[in-house]
Amino acid sequence: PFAYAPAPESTSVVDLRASYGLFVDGAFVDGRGESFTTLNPATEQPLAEVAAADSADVDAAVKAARRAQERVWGRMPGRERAKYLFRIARIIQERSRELAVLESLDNGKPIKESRDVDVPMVAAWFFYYAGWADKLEHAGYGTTPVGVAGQVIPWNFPLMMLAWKVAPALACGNTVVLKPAETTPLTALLFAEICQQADLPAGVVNVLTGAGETGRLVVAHDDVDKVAFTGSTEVGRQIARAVAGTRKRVTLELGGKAANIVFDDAAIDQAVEGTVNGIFFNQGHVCCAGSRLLVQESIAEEVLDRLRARMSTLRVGDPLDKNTDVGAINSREQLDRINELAAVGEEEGAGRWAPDCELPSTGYWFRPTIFTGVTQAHRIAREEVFGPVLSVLTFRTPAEAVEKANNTPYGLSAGVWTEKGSRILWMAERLRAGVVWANTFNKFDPTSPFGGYQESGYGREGGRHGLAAYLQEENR
Ligand code: TXE
Repeated sequence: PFAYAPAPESTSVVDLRASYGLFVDGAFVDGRGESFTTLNPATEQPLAEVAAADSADVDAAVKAARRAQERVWGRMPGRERAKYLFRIARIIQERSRELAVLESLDNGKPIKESRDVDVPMVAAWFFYYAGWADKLEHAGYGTTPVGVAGQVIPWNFPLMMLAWKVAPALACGNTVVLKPAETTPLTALLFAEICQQADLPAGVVNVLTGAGETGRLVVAHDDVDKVAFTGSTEVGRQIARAVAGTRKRVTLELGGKAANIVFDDAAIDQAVEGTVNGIFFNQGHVCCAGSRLLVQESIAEEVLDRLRARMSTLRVGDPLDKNTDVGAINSREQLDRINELAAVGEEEGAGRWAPDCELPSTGYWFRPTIFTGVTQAHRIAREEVFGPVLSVLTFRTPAEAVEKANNTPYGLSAGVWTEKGSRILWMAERLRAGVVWANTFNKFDPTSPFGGYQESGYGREGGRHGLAAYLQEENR
């Protein structure tokens, strides 16, 4: 199925440097921690050497952010802040190819996605929150910024997670110390360059690269007012413990194990397409991925046949090839985690199936995979795999679908496929998930709040609700 001529996106649009510093107080500086190498996960070749921030660097960044917040950014009229955010959004559009190629190189995601989904969404987020900057009094959360935000983000959507956090924080008059993930630091540094190009005042955005320890230091710094985190539930717990008993506010966006529920009256081809997108988009490195397919028993065989046929057409390989559907797994560690849980799935007796596609000989790869005959007791039905692995369960009645969908400690998202509008509403009222999609999946929009129930975290990002975390909430 892979007899197509590869047409790789040229990497010449990216001015990749041998080494990168930290971005503190408007300038790139050396880090005092031990630098590290970021790899291209599709080739295992080094991309660049990146600085790591130690506690003195974190302190310098937080001080710069505090100064900028008190003297410049927090005092600036909203309409002036909006001009900077609009300018950043336009530069993101102008430099979109560069951003997309760099994102695919560092993360391993298909260029088709970074080009058509991630980067346009990043620009959209800045445009959207730019529009709020001078209208905050209409949001219902007051107009006073919180102060300095320490933001720690993961590697699955490096730029998108940056935009989700940075854009609302700046719109409200806060300043930011951002810690990107250690396997995907490069686009955050390119974003820092864009902030310079936009003449954003020094200290408003600071980018500190480094491992988890740098993130821990940002979260622990006394002069950080607000912590925003997206990542694993385990680290989310550590962060909640670290800020407990301090004045810091915190929002957490953690893992998920979403149910994608297909009823027998659904438009089957669309449901299958949505299922494929729901779990194989971004190699399944998606917190809201539809990783549990709940299909009504009467149509289960038909759905599975069509799903296998559709999966056989997925192209796995070079992220920079414009035809690629499924790219590289982001890191060796993540690949190990996926392999381990998939092996558990087999040991527990579920049926494993993947299309017979060739994988490149170097790099980190995993075939799009489904497990059938999965029960709720199986670990692959309960634990987040965070890879291209779908667990298939069946149900008979809507009530049983709700019971199974909610049988999880998480609660980030869910999907419902049915032609009955009343059933969509009935299900949406009962599903314990922050987002319920109807006849679509993995659909994001800056106007819509996103966030979890239960162990998927708390707080909302996106929409008017996304402003609440960054305002003092008087006059509510
Ligand atoms: O996440 P970590 P990892 C899930 C997914 C995945 C698993 C592990 O199931 O398999 O987590 O991924 C920083 N204080 N998700 O290990 O460690 C770290 O440097 C402060 C779901 O990569 O949580 C990085 O910048 N920060 C998820 C960020 O936290 C710390 C996205 C996330 O890394 C820290 C990613 C500490 N003590 C993984 N330790 C989602 N919700 O989308 C690490 N970090």
